[in-house]
Amino acid sequence: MKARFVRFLVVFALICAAAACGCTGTTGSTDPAAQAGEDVAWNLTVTDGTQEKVLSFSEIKALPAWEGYGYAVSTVGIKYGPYTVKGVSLTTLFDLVGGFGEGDQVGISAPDGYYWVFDDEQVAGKGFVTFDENLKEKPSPDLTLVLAYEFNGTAIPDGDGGPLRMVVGTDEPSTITEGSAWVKWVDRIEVERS
Ligand SMILES: Nc1nc2c(c(=O)[nH]1)N[C@H]1C(S)=C(S)[C@@H](COP(=O)(O)O)O[C@H]1N2
Ligand SMILES: [Mo]
Repeated sequence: MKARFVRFLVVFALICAAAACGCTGTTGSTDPAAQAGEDVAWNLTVTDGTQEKVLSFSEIKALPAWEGYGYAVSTVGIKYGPYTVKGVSLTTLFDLVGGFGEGDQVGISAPDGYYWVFDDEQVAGKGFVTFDENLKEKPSPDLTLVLAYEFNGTAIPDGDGGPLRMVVGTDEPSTITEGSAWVKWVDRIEVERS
């Protein structure tokens, strides 16, 4: 009787261990993204009002990637970066809903209610205010609007606006852009047709 109870306890302990193992995500999944720990639960809606695409985090990572730099300044003058940035350019996302035309605008929004609009000039990489490292305004190089999922080679933490954050991207690390355009926690991108 006693031996059977001990055996029961051992089996019970093994079941618990197996369950705990499952909780850490090391068993069961055949999705390569999930096995690599990239199965972030986040959906992005891209729409132009008529067509709508909902993309999972791993679907976004499977799109052609943009890589470059991002360096921002907040309204109170705190600098963030420069970061190496990896993500998807807005232009790539627009292609999923019929492109982006002259006079169109795009609204980027997040679950906290933050909403930022870029016009067609900005989508083309022009018309931004940019600064040098001393926060002196300087002429803008061509910029790229990027929906970023990595800063400095790692996933963007929630506190930094991850998993998806807008970045005004540059090809070199020394151009600073305004942080207000760097929408955190992006979950919706809406093209407003002219
Ligand atoms: N979703 C969301 N994104 C946002 C904001 C916000 O309030 N909500 N604030 C913006 C502003 S005004 C600035 S200056 C930067 C601040 O970035 P930080 O929170 O990483 O300091 O985020 C921008 N992105
Ligand atoms: Mo800001």
